[in-house]
Amino acid sequence: MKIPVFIPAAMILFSCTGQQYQHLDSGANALLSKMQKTVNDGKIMYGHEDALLYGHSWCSPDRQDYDRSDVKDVCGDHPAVLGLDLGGIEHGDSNNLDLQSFDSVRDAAAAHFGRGGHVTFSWHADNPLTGGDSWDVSSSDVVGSILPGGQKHDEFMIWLSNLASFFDSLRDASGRRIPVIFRPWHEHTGSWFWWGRNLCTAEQYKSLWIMTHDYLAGERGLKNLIWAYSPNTGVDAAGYMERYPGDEYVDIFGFDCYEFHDGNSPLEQSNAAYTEQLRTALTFISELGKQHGKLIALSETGFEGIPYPQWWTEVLYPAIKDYPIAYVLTWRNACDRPTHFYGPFKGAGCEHDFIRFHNLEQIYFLQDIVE
Ligand code: BMA
Repeated sequence: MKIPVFIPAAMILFSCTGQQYQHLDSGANALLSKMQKTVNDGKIMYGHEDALLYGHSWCSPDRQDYDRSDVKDVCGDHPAVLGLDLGGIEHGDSNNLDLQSFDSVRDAAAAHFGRGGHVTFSWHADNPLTGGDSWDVSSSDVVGSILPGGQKHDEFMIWLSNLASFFDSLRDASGRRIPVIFRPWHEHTGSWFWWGRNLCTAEQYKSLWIMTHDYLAGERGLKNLIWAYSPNTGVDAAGYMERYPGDEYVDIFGFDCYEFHDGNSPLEQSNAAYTEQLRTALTFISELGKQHGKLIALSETGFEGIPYPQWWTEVLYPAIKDYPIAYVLTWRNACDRPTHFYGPFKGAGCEHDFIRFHNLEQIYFLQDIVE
């Protein structure tokens, strides 16, 4: 198919007039404006999940300053965007689902923000009806059960309350709430999470989003949250918007898209399929972002184990460079699963290519966004 080629001047899709949104506090408005400026300048920020908490070969953070990341080990700078996950916060647990203490999650967020970085949170919440995890799709009654009138509604509101208290506890050195991107109920166009497409109706999904939003932003007054909506691959523009809760509930149009390889075919084949998927989707998401006046982001991506050493500059970069995305975030580098990594690390096959990726003028790391 024909892919439109954007030139940087055409990337000025968002007004950079310092527009203030009333549902956001001054910190969140400043974060949104900063991201808009990045886009208007034709730049794309790089993000990495859990970057400051652990890496491929180290399982605990430096509790003093959170100044280590695999990314920094490789290229001398941290990612501009730090991804973190809140799975487990609903129970008031001490650790998240990936065994990171919520104290360290909070501290890492504050450290990154303190250095001028941006922070985004996902939430792999457990299944409130069955007691299973996010991936427990054994029942399609879950979303219905937590909406008002459902048997689990009251219990779920306690989960949201625990989540809200965590967000409220994110404070900078002067006690102000730290602005963050919150990306709940992600990849809902697939059916691997209990809030997925085959597990609830579009109306139920929208109600879940709006209930979450109204409680956090309304009742709890958490105006430090910028809301990111993130369907995954396999949708066209209509599918992308099918469960969209509405412009007043969403600030960023995200997209989650991974490269997969069957182990047999040439890697070039999966590279090409991933590129095609990304470019097709980013073409319509760019258009939707423009129509709705929203930033767009590649909210999760990667190729597990990065078997193609030049993946960063030969696959990812060419696939995204023509689109006005605020950031691209690759998933975590697990320390306890040797092949479960999506970012670089010292000694990785892709290390040198990642340095080339870091050196690209269009890709922003932490030092590039520090004022
Ligand atoms: C998945 C994997 C899991 C992890 C989950 C939440 O993609 O990385 O190991 O528990 O994300 O971070």
